[in-house]
Amino acid sequence: MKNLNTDSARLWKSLMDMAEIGATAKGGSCRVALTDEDKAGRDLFVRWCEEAGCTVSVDAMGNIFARRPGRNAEANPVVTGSHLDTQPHGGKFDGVYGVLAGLEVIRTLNDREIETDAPIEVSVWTNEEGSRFAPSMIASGVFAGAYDQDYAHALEDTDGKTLGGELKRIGYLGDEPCGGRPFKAFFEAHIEQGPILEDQGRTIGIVQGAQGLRWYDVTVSGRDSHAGTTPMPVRRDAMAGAAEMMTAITNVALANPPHAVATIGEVRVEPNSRNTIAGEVFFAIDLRCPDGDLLDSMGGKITTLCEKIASARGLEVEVKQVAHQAPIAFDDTCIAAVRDATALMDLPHREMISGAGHDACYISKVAPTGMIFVPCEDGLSHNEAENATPADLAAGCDVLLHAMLDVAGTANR
Ligand code: HGY
Ligand code: MN
Ligand code: MN
Repeated sequence: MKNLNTDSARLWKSLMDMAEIGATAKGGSCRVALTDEDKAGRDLFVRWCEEAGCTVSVDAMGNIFARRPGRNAEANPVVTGSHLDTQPHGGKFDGVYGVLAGLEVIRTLNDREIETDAPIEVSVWTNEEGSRFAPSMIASGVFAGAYDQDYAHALEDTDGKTLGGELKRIGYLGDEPCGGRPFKAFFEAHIEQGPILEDQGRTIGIVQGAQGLRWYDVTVSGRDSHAGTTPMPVRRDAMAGAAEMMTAITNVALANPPHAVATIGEVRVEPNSRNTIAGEVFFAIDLRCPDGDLLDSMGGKITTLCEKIASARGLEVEVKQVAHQAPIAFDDTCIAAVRDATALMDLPHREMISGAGHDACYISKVAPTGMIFVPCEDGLSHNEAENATPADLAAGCDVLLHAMLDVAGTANR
């Protein structure tokens, strides 16, 4: 029904209230996975869901499921959701928009006393960002059977704290098994995190799938020695080697335009002292491309380059792949539901591939899945200045509502 809309002001207020948790001085959000701030955000979300009459359950990976009953309690639920954890310099919308848009759908159904055939659920997926515990999207990955739960619980952050221990510490180590929970369909609403929709003046991205991703941990080992007394030719300088590798890695992506991207955003140096030649450098590689074969060949090339540079400099190097997601395609029925809902709301739109990874990528392996994008200012994300307009966010939420109702079925809308 065309005049069934969500409440834009209420959605915006929920986003701003959530943004107060972990608010940064530059206007962003810092609720890194399983920190006290993440816990506070989760607690607020759970309280809101309970106030909206949902029953809330938590699984062994800390994934949260808030359920609004449908007429047929036996039917598999139509689920939406995303993540509440953020990058250290995150924005107010990445992930949290998809979670609170789902809550707004439930609040709207309550206001209009609409009963769906299938139950509706809103989910929160643990550690989507992978900034504290690599790899990213680990909890939706365990849910989809891509990772073993014990492996995930044993992941350590740079302080040696484990993911399982931190789940327990914040009170979100649920007793429900992670996975084996059938969904009729899953929809994730998200800001695009890129410039395409804004550049083309479109409000809705009908997402066809997501590009492939490979993450590598690289450890370069040389020898600590004195910065002043060690002649250049005899140095085993892990930093000089790592710097040459980083340039070579960036050039591999530049050599494969227009879509290949390579990022080195995390580096650790030992002993990290300005007058000691670095004996060890750790850096992380994020490599992505919509073409799976090209992604694989670039991964192989990067490994070979690091080994060649290391041997030429008398260094050791270990290149360890820590994550691999092949490019994925979303479900045609879900894509059609998003397309029909966009047409019903008469919104300017385009079909597109996601450059970012999302929990929907793993969920697509165990349930029919679709995504809805809305524009963000200058395409900026993973930045404290991340911004989106209340109107665009509400439009995406309306599309989410109608796409979910399309699949969940209802007598009165
Ligand atoms: O890295 C990603 O693509 C996502 O934002 N975590
Ligand atoms: Mn996200
Ligand atoms: Mn993100």
